[in-house]
Amino acid sequence: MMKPLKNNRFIQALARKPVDATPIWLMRQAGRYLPEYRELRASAGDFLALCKNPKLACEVTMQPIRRFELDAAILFSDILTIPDAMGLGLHFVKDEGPRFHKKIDSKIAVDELSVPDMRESLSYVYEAIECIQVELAGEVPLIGFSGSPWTLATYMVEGQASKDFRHIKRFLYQEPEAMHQLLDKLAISVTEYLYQQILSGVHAVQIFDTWGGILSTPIYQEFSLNYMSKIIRGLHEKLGQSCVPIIIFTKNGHQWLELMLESSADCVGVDWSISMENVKKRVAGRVAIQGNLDPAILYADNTTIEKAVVELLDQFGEAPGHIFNLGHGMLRDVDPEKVDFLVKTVHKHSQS
Ligand code: 1CP
Repeated sequence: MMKPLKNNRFIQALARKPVDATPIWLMRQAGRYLPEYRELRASAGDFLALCKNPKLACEVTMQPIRRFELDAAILFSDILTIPDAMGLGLHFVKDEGPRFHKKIDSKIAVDELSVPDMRESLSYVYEAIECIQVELAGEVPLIGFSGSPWTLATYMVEGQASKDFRHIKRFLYQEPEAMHQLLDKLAISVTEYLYQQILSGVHAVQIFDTWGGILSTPIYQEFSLNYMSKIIRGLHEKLGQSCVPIIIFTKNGHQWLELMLESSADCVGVDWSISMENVKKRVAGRVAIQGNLDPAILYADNTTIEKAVVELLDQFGEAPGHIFNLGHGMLRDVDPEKVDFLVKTVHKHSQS
């Protein structure tokens, strides 16, 4: 049984119910822009050591919550823990990002890929969730997350971050059946992973589809959205009424807003390449909306930040169902003072 939350704005807004002020959390609210994060990461050795140690992951999750008046915490982990659990050998190369020892570059590799027992192989994540719940003591809700099958597949096929995604696109167009087989395995894994996170106590989940926006419309539908919908259906089937709200976020995906609404997600995240006014009109109150400030605005002075916040809040208007966020992750060299100002400004200008 979940304890009642002291600050319930985020959950209320997800249900499109009235709130006393617009809730705000920030993608990558924990991380390198915080000196206490850099210190802890240095003492732990590296980023993966932080993720895999439940106590440290818990501590990193709490860092932004202690500093700022955020309305939700997000589990500190990474989307790439799933391919790691599948045996691909995740490691991080300094200043270059994630790498895998093994790539999924053929139908045979897909055939050989096993769907691990998500409960066992990612138990460190659920332990972190339990630890975070104790630390949070019901102050604010906790968000769990996963990558979308498509976004996970990009890293597994490319073997690392990519700019042109040529390997995965070649694979998709040359071996569409094998691509579907890979995405199916990932959808099964993600469903089970999010299910376990929910059982461990997260109050909402977000599916990060960072790379869905590189696709054409029919390919996005068939290879990305389709699998996010499958995950949502799976969670609804497994959990029924006790399923938590589900947020989907396709970076650069606003052209498909209407299609996303068919996924049964409770909330759609948008980046800053579309105006909130346009999103609001098209969504027309059917789901909650999360977003969509350009993360780079945190490099500006406070007057500029305040003006952008007021503009965004005005564009959304009085109706319920807005969760304030950046349109993508926090940049690594933002001044934490600016984040404090942003959070306070959102609350100040949205208080009812
Ligand atoms: O300390 C470090 O140097 C590691 C930097 C870092 C951090 C802080 C990585 C490596 N991951 C994270 C944390 C993280 N990643 C969170 C924590 C929760 C939060 O505070 O929001 C989350 C939700 C993620 C999810 C994630 N990882 C995504 C989806 C969201 C997004 O930002 O698009 C993706 C694509 C990743 C892969 C990844 N992990 C790390 C890096 C540098 C990358 C991106 C690689 C690339 O450029 O493609």
